[in-house]
Amino acid sequence: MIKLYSFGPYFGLPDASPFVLKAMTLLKFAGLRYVEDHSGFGRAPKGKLPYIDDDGTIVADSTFIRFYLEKKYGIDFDAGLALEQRAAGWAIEKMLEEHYYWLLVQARWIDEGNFARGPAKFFAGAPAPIRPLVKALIRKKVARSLRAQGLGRHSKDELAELGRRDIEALSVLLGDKPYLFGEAPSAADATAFAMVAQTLVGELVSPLRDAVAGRRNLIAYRDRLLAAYFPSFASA
Ligand SMILES: N[C@@H](CCC(=O)N[C@@H](CS)C(=O)NCC(=O)O)C(=O)O
Repeated sequence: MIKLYSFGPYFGLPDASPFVLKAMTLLKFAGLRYVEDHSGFGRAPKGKLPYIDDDGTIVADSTFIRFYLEKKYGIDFDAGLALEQRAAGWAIEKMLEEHYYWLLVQARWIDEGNFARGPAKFFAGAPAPIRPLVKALIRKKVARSLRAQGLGRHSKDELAELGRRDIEALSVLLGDKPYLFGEAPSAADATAFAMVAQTLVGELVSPLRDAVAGRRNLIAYRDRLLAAYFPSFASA
């Protein structure tokens, strides 16, 4: 049985992390059963979640988990897609993971209100006397990563504009289809669903959330995938 190292449910979603939610969604698309382990962060081979342990084979990073599942279980997440659609799927996925994700990190971790309503709660398990210190240190680390990545250097208005562009692109590309490339899910849907769902959480007050909430097709997409793959998290 595959063991998925995850953070655990937060914000009414199966996991606090878009990348863990992406990996869960890929496993669901593949029809593979898995168990979760919330205690693996300290042993994460790349210092990040998710990673999996499949009967002793450890695979870290959601994209390498995808490649591993494809190879080991003979799955093609993009089955039925033309070459051009596969390429577009990869481009959408990486826009969301390498660009949009960082806008989400900025909104969640740097904005005071969002931090208090969101990530600050991740530290509830830390011993009370050192909790404020741990919180401040990790937040500083996140701010440093954002600056190194580059998006941490932009103004709020500039960040909002970049986010609106990403959301507009995703919404236009999805259109009225159930999934990005038609009637069936493909790899990029796992990422798109995860990013959209994480943006729509009620704890986030941000131009990103406004941009997604203003796109009816993205809300319906989130609802559709939650109902299909994570019914216990879908609203009635
Ligand atoms: N490229 C990685 C990104 C994973 C990632 O950024 N995970 C974040 C949570 S969303 C994490 O574990 N961060 C902890 C840290 O950076 O210390 C993937 O696709 O799995």
